Amino acid sequence: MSSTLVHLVDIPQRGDARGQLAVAELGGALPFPVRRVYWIHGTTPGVSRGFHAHKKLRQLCVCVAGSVRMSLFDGRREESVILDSHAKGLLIGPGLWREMHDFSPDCVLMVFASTEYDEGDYIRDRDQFIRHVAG
Ligand code: T46
Repeated sequence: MSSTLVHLVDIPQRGDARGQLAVAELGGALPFPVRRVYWIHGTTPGVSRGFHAHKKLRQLCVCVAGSVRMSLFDGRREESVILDSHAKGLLIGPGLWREMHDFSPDCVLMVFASTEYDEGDYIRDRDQFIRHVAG
């Protein structure tokens, strides 16, 4: 069954006998110019994160170590995907409520973002988000 919320892209692998090298490049795995990179690691066991949406931000999330379950909600439907590969990226556009659950202790989630950090772009209240996407 095709999914409309979970959009996975392949991250090209350029490893050789010396080891692994993965590439996220504009026009390749990255469909937008990157203005910011952050990574989430050392997550406290049992803790979930996220619980917000963005108005404009686009992001590519790559779990470069360990695993995490990403849950996406568009105001009507919810879909989950487990990220556990440095060779797959999850594209998250605006207008999607996201939650991160089940972090493995070694999880490192790298996020490539289309804009600088702007708290004004966040919707952190779920009811407000539902009203926002309803129009
Ligand atoms: C997202 C998911 C996947 C900054 O100062 N600069 C930054 O670039 C970021 C991302 C965060 N912060 C500050 C804001 C908070 O005081 O760091 C603190 C933790 O941020 P937040 O609670 O928003 O973190 P998460 O893990 O809930 O969400 C993050 C991103 O914020 C968000 O855009 O989509 O990861």
